[in-house]
Amino acid sequence: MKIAFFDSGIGGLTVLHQAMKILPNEDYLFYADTAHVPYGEKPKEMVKKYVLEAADFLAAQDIKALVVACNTATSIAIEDLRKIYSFPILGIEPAVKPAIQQSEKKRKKVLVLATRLTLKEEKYHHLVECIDKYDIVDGLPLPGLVTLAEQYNFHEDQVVPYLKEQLMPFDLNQYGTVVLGCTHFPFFKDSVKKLFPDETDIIDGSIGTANNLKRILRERGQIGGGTGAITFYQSSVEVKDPETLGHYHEALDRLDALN
Ligand code: DGN
Repeated sequence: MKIAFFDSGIGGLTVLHQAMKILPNEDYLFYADTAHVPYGEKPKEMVKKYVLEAADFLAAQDIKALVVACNTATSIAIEDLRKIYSFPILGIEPAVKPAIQQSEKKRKKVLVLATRLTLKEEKYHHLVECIDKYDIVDGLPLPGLVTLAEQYNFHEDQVVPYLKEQLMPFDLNQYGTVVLGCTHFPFFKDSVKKLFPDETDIIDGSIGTANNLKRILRERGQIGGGTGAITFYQSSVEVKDPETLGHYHEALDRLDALN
């Protein structure tokens, strides 16, 4: 049985990459909903419909767990998914809690970079309201990074000017921690890091999700049995053309180099 990873596009690879490090003996199915990417700027009900359709397809593939490797889809649909399916369903959320703990110690603020939809959602506001006692969390949507990632464009000379423009209104020295709250963003960690002071931590939730996946599989006695193979799907069509497969593997290699 495979573990399915789902995202609107290639962002989910950043979570899959973390999982493969600690669960090498699994078979993986990676599903990118490329027919509907990006999710972050679309109406909530539309995104929910796309996520439910994809999950329906994945549920028919003999999977032992589903990882919703997309902050936007998690915030909109995870509760509905858990009501429908009996296999474990894991999501990913902006890592606001560890960010606040780190930044409070440094007497600095937190900047959450995510999609517009994630930052607008009740789930995110609830998360922040419960733990942000001193009102130190700011948020910024960066849809341009999703577009660049979907074009496999990680070139600093195009990424950095976009980031600089978006970050212009902010005093970057005030942030102790930057949260990459969209799974597409860790591909650009090096460029983000360059723009903030050296001591600013750049974190994301992928390690937490991977650790949870391992714990749940262990509890269920379902760890292992695979070879580390990945089958790729784009909106329910298996990817077989060498060029696209090459892009996915290059993106995974990029993450190897970044971590
Ligand atoms: N990768 C997704 C996330 O983590 O929110 C969203 C990207 C998108 O579709 N805009």
